[in-house]
Amino acid sequence: MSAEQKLYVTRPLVPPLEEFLPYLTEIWKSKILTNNGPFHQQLEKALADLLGVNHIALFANGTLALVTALQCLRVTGEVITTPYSFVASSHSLLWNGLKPVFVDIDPDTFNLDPGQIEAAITPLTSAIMPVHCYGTPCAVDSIQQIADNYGLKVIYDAAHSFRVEDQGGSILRYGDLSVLSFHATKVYNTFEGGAIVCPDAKTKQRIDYLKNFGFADETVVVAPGINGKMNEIQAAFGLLQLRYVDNAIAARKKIDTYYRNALSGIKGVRLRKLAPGIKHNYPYFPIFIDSCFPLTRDELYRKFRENDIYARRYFFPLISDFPMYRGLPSAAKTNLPVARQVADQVLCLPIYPTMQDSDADKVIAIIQRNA
Ligand code: T4K
Repeated sequence: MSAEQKLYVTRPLVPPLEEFLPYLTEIWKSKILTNNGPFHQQLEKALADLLGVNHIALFANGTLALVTALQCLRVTGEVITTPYSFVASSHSLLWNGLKPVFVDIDPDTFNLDPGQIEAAITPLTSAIMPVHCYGTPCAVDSIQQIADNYGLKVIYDAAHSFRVEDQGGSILRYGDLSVLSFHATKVYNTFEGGAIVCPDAKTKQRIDYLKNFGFADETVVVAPGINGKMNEIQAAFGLLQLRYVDNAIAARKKIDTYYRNALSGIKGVRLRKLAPGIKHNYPYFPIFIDSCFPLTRDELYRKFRENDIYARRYFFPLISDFPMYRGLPSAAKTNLPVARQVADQVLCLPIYPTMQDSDADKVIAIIQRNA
C-alpha cells in the first residue's frame, strides 16, 4: 500500500509547490537565510494581525518556545501542570530546572481541573502551565483568579490552539504568555516552528534577546539566551500557508461533523464535546473507548493498523508515567484518576484537510463492524 493510500492521524497542510518557488527565489537572491530576515518580520506581523494579538515572537519549534517562555518570566521552583499532554510540555520545565506538579484533568475538557489547582500550591510554586488540549480552551477565568490570588505566572501551552477563538477573540490573549507549535502535524505549520504570544513590546524584546543567545547588539549579551530562531524558509512557508489555513480548518470541520454524525450513539464510544461559543480548529478527532465496547482501545488501535489506518493514542502514556517523572509525589496513580482513565481510553482518528468522506468511511466502517 502506498503512503497515499494509508490513513495517517494527520497529514501536513502543503500548498502548491509552484507558489513556494518565488519565495525560494527571493531567499536565494538575497542570501538572507535566517536571523530576523524579511520573511521572518513579515510573518510576525501577519500572524499578529490574523490572530488579533499584540506581539508574537517566532521560534524554530514549539519546544524551544516553551523553554524560552519560562526563562522570560524567570519562573522558579514548582510549576503546576497537566499530565495529559505531549511530553514536551513537562520537558520544558525540566530544561529550566523546574519541578512539575501534576494536577488531574476535567473529564469533559481534558484540561487542568481548576478545582484541584489550589490544593497543589506550595510556597515554592511560581507558575501554572495549563494546556488547551485539542484546542479546547482551559478554564481561563478560574485559572487567572487563582494565579492572581497567589501571585503566580500563567504560561499556556497553546500548541493546539491556532485560530481558536472565544467570543472576545483569540484564546492566545490569556495568561502571561501563550506558546504555539507550528510543527508539520499541526493545523498550521512551518515544517517545524513555534511562537510565543506576548502582551507588550518590552516582553517581546526580552524574548527576542533570549532566542538570539541574549544579544542586545553586536557586543552586548544581556541574558544566557539560546538559539531559538526561525529561519527564512520556514517563515516563507508560513506566509504562503496563511492563504490556505482557514480553508484547511473548514475542511477539518467537515470531517469532524462527518465523524460525529456516524459515530454518535455507538455504545462504548465517547466523543469529545465541542465547547459552545467557541470557534474551534479541529486539530484532532479523539474518541474514548470504554468497557461497553466489545474491543479494548488497544485492540481497536491494532485493528485499525491491520487496515492501514494509523490512529494514535494522543495522549498515552501520561507524562507522569515516563521514567523522569514517575517518582514525583504528584505522579502517584491515586492523584490522577481522571487523566489515567482518559489516557487508557483515547484514540485519535485521522483528520486532515485533504481527507475525503470515503477515507472517513473506512475508519467508521471498522468501528461499526466491531461495535
Ligand atoms: N505541546 C503540545 C501540547 C504539543 O502537542 C506539542 C507537539 C508540543 C508542545 C511541542 O511542539 P513542537 O516542539 O513539536 O513544535 C507529533 C509532533 O512531533 C509534535 O509536534 C506534536 N506535539 C505531537 C502531538 O505529535 P509524533 O512523534 O506523534 O509525530 P509523528 O512523526 O509520529 O507524526 C504523526 C503522523 O503524522 C505520521 O504518522 C504521519 C504524519 N506526518 C508526520 C510528519 C512529521 C506526515 O504526514 N508528515 C510529516 O512530516 O509527534
